Amino acid sequence: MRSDTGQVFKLEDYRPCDYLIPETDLTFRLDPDRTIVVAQLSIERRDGARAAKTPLVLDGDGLELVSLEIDGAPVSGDDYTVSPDRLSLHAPPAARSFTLTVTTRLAPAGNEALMGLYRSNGVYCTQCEAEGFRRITYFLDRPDILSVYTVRIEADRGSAPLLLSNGNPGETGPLPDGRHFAVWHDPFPKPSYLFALVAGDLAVVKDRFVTRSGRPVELGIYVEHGKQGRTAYAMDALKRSMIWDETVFGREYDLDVFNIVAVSDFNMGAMENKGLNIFNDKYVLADEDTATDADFANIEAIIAHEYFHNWTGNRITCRDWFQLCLKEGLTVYRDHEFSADQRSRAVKRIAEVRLLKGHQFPEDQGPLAHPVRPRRYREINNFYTATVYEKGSEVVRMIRTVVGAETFRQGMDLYFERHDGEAATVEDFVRAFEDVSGQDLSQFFLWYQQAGTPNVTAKASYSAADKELVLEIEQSVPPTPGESRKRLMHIPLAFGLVGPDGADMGWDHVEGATVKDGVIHLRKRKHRLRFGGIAKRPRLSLNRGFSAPVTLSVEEKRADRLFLARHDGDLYGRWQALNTLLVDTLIRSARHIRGGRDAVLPEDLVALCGDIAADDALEPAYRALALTLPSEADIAREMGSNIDPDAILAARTLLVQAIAHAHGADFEALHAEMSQAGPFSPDAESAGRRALKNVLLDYLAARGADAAPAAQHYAGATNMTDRAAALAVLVNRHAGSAETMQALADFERSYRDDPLVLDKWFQIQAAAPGPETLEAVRALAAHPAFSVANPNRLRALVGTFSSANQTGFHRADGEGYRFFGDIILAVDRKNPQVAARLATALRSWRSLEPERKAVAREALLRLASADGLSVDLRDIVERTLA
Ligand code: 0A1
Ligand code: ZN
Repeated sequence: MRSDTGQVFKLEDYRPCDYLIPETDLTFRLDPDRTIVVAQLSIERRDGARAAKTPLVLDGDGLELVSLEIDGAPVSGDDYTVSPDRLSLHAPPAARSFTLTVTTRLAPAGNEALMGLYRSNGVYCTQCEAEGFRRITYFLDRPDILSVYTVRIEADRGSAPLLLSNGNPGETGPLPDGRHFAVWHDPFPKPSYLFALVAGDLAVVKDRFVTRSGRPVELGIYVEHGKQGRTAYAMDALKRSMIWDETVFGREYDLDVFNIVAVSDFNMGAMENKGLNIFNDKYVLADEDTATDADFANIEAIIAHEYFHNWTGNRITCRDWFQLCLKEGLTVYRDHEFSADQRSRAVKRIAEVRLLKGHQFPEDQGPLAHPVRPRRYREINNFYTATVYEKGSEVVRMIRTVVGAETFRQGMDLYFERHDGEAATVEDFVRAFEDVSGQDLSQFFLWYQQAGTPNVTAKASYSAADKELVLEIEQSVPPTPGESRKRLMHIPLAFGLVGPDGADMGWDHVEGATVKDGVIHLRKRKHRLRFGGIAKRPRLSLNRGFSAPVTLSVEEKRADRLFLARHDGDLYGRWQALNTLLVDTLIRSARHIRGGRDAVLPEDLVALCGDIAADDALEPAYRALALTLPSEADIAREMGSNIDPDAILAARTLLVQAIAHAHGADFEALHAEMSQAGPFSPDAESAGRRALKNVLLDYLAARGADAAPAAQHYAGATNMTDRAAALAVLVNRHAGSAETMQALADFERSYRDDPLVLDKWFQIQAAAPGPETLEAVRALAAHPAFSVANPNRLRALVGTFSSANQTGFHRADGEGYRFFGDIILAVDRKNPQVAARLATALRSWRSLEPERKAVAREALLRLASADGLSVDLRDIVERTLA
């Protein structure tokens, strides 16, 4: 593990390197415990005398140096110093270029951090982003060092018949002692974080794609033997992604092959290594019997995301890690648009906003808040965050809103044209849009620089006499750690003035702010807009499509909100109105309950939910989303302080029951209607019907103690979506019943040899609300199929418990945190990156009610005072406590 030097990296300290490595030739002699890596690096001194006497300092991480040569001759011990973390050549040759040959020895089988070269189920694989390459060889391991790689892999033919790396395949052949080799060459200069190697015994499913200019590409998906039948959806998603990027962004693929490898031990979702994407197998493998509709949707999105990186990330990469959003925010934006085009745009947008509010808003509103482009970090692995990814994507979406769709495409074209083959910055990206639009985006640029979710308040008043609507809007950005004073933002708010028939109304003239193409551009603290020529009082539908990631509060009558929730012609706006009504109600209700009073169960809202369920004009997926009440975490976030998860759970359960009792008969009929289905298809329409059916099943089960109907659904399920949904209903609504115990046992028996499916079993049980779940989770942590070494298992059980089980994790006695702390410390010794990510579940501890707040703080202090914490975990724990 890397030693903690306490070093803080700062954006303003960026300097180009004095040396370049135009070519990198790697030879791997693979062995589980003694792999030899020979790295032959062509080193070039950058122009200028300043560099002439500069030492060459290469990064390492836990490396063992075997030998070092310059231009074929050994380097004298006096001329360099080496440690596991660094190799310094004091006085490199005077020549402008020379060849440095570095030989290192690695033990991939013992690499539990899953960074660098490691083994997953007997397969050699790599993960180099962000700084994993330095665990393979000493290198200038930074994204602005672009190099052309040639890789020769040697391995035992029996256990590793397959040898893959980036780029196009070259020579292959036999070697003595049952070994063999393969050479790969990637003609595109790339940073070291995109290097990849895979060697092992895997099955492959092949296909072909011809780009629009006629270039044939061989596609391969590599999986464990026997899993080939689960790759069809991923392959189809890949081909759809390739066509989409050509059509929508004009981007073609550029190598002869595109390979995807699925591995079962992976820290994140997937990795965009040039020509050789490596995936967490959870995001490749799917069929109706083993994957849910949510899995299918995730696979589609992640396959697309990694593929899209080929242009946004690989062809144009980042100058330094502060620019991470340049590739991530932009690529998330691209995968969101792809999914919206493949599915229902309104439904996709609502799901995105739920996710953004669920993950990014708490980050932005807590101790870990940071700008989309951070200015400093101790550990870059801790900045693969919802802010960089999801808010980063929202910022790109806003650029499109601000400059317009056509100009946005022109700006993207210009960005690709200008920076192809370069390591670029966020400034380069935004400049492309300034240049094509002629707009000054300097105020807009604050979205990259300022942390925190802006608050926007609005109030509309109508004068019938003047036929005028006055709209007062105000913005403020709350302070965040290290940024107490904020500047005013440019906030683009899409809106509509909704008339009595639900249709949008027009106006004759408007003053007080720039209003263009249905968007109000806030730039000042306060705007007073006057819309003239409006015949009747409209209702205000503001921030449509969530055009800006802000917290909005509109001062309006409840009746207007109810009207919008029924009639807003914009489906997003309609959902937003409903969501606001639900959240407000649930917050009030939770406060009542905590204060010993009755729950709040408004009849008009209960009626509205029934009407939405019954509205055939709405697609089932939309109705399912609308009927899924805000989660306990959503309610907690909106409450902001003095949170009591037990009261929140009670408020939510009572509202579910009230809706279920009021509409039981209709819900039963609709459930039956939605259950009529032909053969399984993962398409969005069919998935929407299943989603509605399963939401309704949950309502129906909430009505009483009879577990038989849910058990029947479990037994009769013909696909994993329905089976997992029925199991969750049993666990959540009929805890401890014989039917539930039986279904759990059946699921375990059926899938005990299928870890990805068994993860659902862990997950469902870990999410079961209530303080007693902790005991179940403790027992599950001792289950033979559970392992803290595997990130998917860990996330399924401990990740779910800590992030999706408010009442269990935040137990008032602090036992949830104690269990969690023990696990985190055990994981940290193996895999710091995953331990640190898991620990972020404690970030909102200050919002809890006083008793829980005190025990949460104790848990954090205990972590902070533990011996031998990794840099990763220490960084998270200390910032969370600060
Ligand atoms: N660039 C990848 C995310 C990723 C980042 C770090 C990793 O290290 C373990 C792995 C993957 C993406 O955006 O998909
Ligand atoms: Zn990415």
